[in-house]
Amino acid sequence: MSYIRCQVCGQRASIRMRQHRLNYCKDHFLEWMLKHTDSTIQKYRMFGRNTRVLVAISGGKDSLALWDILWRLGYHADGFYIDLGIDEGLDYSSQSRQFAEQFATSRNLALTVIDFKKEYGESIPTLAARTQRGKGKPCSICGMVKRHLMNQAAEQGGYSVVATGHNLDDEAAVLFSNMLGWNQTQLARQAPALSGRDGMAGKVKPLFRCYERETAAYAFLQRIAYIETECPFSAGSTSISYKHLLNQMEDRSPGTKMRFVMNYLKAKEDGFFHIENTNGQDEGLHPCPVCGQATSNPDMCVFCRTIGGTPPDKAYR
Ligand code: Q46
Ligand code: ZN
Ligand code: ZN
Repeated sequence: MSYIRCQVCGQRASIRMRQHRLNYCKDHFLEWMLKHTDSTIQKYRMFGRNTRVLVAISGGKDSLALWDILWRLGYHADGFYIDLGIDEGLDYSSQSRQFAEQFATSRNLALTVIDFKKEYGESIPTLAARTQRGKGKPCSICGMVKRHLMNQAAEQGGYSVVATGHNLDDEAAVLFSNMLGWNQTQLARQAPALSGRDGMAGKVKPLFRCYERETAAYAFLQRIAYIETECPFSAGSTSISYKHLLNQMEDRSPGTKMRFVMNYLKAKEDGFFHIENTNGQDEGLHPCPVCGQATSNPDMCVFCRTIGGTPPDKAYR
């Protein structure tokens, strides 16, 4: 019987990556993922061997795969997990927290956990329901809170870079959404690496050139235990429907998602879009008088305003 062979050792391939024209057995695929990620880190000058990197951990496959890869490559990468208190029905937060903690313990890695409800007195869904008067999903508040706490953790812990597990499918879906709406500000900001500035850590996405099926295969073959259920609030999101559409195009023409993202970055670099490349640097920023994080709001930042302008002692000592 004929089967597809690993192009390095000739054994039966465990994964076929049509978009890269590569077929690998388990060992050579795992090796390739390390090399591929390291080359992304170098090519986009994300961080160096001595940089202290804070990895945003959700308990899902991408962030844990990223942390595992950085650990195996010998980078100084610590984890940061936010327990959002999303537990109605599915115990999403408590389960994902367990996976994050188990992973850190199994590799003897440092993980900082912020329990949002304990620190701020209410869960993310409750905060969103109160401030949005019960309307809509909590995702925009959730995203804002995660960004704020991540920045704060990076600053307080002396990390110059925050790494997230965004993969190519995530990047393609965001780009698709921004292009559909010609959202110039967001298009200008979308980049695999944004440099930091005073009081704000740099942001990097070392897995942005890996397809989601590759990070899933990596987590599976490396036997990483992760939460498989999605956050209950992600159901029916537009980004999921964009991912389905992009997957249909990818099936017909392997490499579509990769070309979409990479050619966008190239076109942006060449000035094709006439988008001012702010590299995430916004004008008119000043420190929030309550928490000290950079904000363009005339008074306090959105986070401090949302939680009531009364920061807990612990977080702002
Ligand atoms: S965790 Fe938060 Fe996501 Fe859940 S509430 Fe929405 S934003 S879907 S990545
Ligand atoms: Zn092989
Ligand atoms: Zn603030």
